[in-house]
Amino acid sequence: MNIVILGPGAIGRLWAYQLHKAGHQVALWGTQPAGEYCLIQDDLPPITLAYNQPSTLEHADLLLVCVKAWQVATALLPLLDKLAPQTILLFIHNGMGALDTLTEQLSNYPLLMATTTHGALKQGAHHVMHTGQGTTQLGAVNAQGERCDFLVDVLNHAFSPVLWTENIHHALWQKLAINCAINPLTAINNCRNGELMKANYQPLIKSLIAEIVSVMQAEKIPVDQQALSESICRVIEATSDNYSSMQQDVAHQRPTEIDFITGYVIKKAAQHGLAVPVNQSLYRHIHSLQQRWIP
Ligand code: KPL
Repeated sequence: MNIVILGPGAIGRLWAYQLHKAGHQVALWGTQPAGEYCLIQDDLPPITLAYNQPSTLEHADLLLVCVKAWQVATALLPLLDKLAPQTILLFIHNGMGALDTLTEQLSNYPLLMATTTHGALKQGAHHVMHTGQGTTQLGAVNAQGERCDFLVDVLNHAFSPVLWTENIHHALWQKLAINCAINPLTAINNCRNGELMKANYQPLIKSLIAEIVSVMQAEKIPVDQQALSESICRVIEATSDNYSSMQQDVAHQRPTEIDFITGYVIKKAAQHGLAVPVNQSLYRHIHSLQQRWIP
């Protein structure tokens, strides 16, 4: 397939490398000047990919959108008039709600979303480290997307395991809950994910989970509080040496994904008349940190 990766961050670079290795024609799109881009994964041989070359967009069968949730609209909308109408748009990012304001502009494209638990770390301008083996869940967002379930085989062949899910919304909520429990706390306390295993964090994490579960239930998302707590514990343990993406954003004074993670839960809670005070206080805390570099 002709595949363009929009947003060569850590996850974008990982998919680019793996898809190229599987024999696809892969190109990148980002914010640097057009040219060629040398990409290295771990200690594997370097590969060279086209970068910001308009013809790659015109011929794209698949656009893999790997920018952060808050960047989706500004990164994608200027590219739409260069894409063929049948180009499949597949989004991979933390958080939910990024497509809510784009439904009109995107409604004719096959739309899919994926959520992944692979660990990836950008090193310098051209390198990515695969820091943890994970799973990717893939599902359709609209009827045209449902006709693209063949993509699960394409992606599985490149970077397994990839599972097709009939309700990607459910999978995205599960990942959202994990991010709500880990990301703001690690960013505020400037610590690795593993710190959250300590006893002093347990009451706070328990309250966060209880609030998120109440919102998920109101949204009719199947959820079991005990199972969700256990899965959050497993992610904390499995990624204990890692810094979360929000800790990294705060440490490097970049905008965080808080509006699409905790902010999404707060928005949904308000729609159901539910109180989520613990999430709200973390949301305010992250915003007050961000105000130091985003006026
Ligand atoms: O997705 C993550 C993130 O950092 O954004 C987790 C799962 C919390 C791993 O760090």
